[in-house]
Amino acid sequence: MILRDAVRVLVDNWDGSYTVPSRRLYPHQWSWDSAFVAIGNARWSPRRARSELLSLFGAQWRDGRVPHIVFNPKVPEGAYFPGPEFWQARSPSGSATSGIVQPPVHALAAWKVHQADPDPAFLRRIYPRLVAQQEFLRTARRSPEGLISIVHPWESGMDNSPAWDRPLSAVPTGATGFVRRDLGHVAAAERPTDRDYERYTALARAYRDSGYRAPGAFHVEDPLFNAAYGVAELALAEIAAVCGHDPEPHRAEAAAITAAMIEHLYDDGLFQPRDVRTGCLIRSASAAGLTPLLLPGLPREIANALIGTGLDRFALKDGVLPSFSPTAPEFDAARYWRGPSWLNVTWLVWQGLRDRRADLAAALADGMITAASRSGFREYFDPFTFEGHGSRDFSWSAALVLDVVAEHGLHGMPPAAREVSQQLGGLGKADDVGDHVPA
Ligand code: 2M8
Repeated sequence: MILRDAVRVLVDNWDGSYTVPSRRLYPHQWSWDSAFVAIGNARWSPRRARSELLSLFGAQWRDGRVPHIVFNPKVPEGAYFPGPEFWQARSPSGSATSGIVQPPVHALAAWKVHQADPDPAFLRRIYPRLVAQQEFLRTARRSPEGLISIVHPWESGMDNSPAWDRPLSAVPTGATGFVRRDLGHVAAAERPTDRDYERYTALARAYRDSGYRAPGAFHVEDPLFNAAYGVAELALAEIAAVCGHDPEPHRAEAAAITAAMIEHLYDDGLFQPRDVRTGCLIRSASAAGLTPLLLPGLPREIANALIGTGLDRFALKDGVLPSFSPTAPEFDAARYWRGPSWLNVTWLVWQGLRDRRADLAAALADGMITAASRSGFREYFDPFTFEGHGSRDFSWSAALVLDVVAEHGLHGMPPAAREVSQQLGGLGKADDVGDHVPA
């Protein structure tokens, strides 16, 4: 059954204090993957969920940045490119890490973990780290318009989205001296191209050589990243209240980023990325543009316009959200972030729809469960046939299905959160022995 299978994936991918996204393709700890995994693990092993987040923040840098990869020293260098030798970075705690970041969905995850299993001591421990993560973004990445920028497509999490084609075209190709490891595990037609990798490598190298300080040829403001930043402030307000801190500055910051996004990124029914170098919007049709639905402060008419775009251009009511609009010429149903449905972005939009359009939220919940039931916990899915692509036994697909089933129920059955948590609680007891929880 689907819940047991999901837990099995998470158990198999558990490395003692955190979860690898996929055993072979991604054999280290990834930043936003761990946040999504924590949300799912909270449903059956809150202890693992807390460990997942604490272990990631254990590798936080002194400037507050949370690196997008924390490398497992036991995994050989050649297992993943680019590995520790490429990034040449270390956290104060001594872990080899990358030097870029990913969307800050961690405060939301921490709050959800606490809601599933209240633990004020955990919140008190993680709150200052989550605040430092936001402060890094404010200090190092905020534009005069009040938006947060990213310096590499990997920082968006939606690596080869067609939205990045134009800004990436400014980056020279021809970087050499690297061997792709991903193609040993997944068909080339389902991954970024060699050209993409040449540019990714050149950009990461230039950022590294600036001491991980200076934005290079790719410098954009992404709606998903900024929405995550705003939602993080709202989650921090909740966490602050539990920890006895003032929640108001967090609420004010969430309101400010929402206003800046509306002023500078909203365009005709969709939020768009903006190129910091030119000041121009990058008009495209990425599902990232729907994720500001997560922000409760979004005016109703903008939320309704986003929903209209979701229905017209993203087949919103048919199930799982494509990562890029099927109405756009760049859409590709199988190639990574250029069209397939990913459960994390679908989950974010589902969250944003639950209080606005319960019917559409239910359609997305059913779609996520159907995709995983038919094809297993694949990394991404054809949005129309639900055929699975990318790696198998992918952690956040399993984790988010656990969360969705706990909230929404299974196959049209009314929500059965209590039975689900009882069932999952049983699995948790059997499985929680001997884990290492970071000090
Ligand atoms: C993918 O990105 C990595 C680079 O960070 C890769 O392709 O090697 C993306 O899907 C990203 O969003 C995800 O966090 C990561 C691990 O699942 O894989």
